[in-house]
Amino acid sequence: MESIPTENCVFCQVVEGKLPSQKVYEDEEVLAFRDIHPSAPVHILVVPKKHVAANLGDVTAKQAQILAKLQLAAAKVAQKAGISEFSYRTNTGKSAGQSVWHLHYHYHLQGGWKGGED
Ligand code: DGP
Repeated sequence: MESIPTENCVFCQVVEGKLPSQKVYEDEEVLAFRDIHPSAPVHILVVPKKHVAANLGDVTAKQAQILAKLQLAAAKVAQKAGISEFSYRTNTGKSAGQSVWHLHYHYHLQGGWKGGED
């Protein structure tokens, strides 16, 4: 996978609180916050707090556990938002449209909306 420098990473700055964000979920290793350019009624980015990899293609076997943690956190995000169905995607690489080089999933929460989002 292409090697992308990690300095000035916007998601690291969000995690560190240097950039403002609308957080929807946080635990020791994962942060979920609203995408600044939503392309769905609810568009949430789920990222590892630590800059472990630029994208899925850079995740090593040793780091793979973070992928499960992202998935489990995403289920909690959906529950918290009162949504029973959601879809997700990840842009991996320039030709897939990736613009932020910090591993992340886009969760598009559109189905089963019950309101009560906070
Ligand atoms: P991509 O790398 O293409 O998977 O998309 C990155 C997404 O990150 C894009 O939808 C816009 C979003 N984004 C970029 N900068 C910021 C930011 O500073 N704050 C928030 N909340 N989202 C951002």
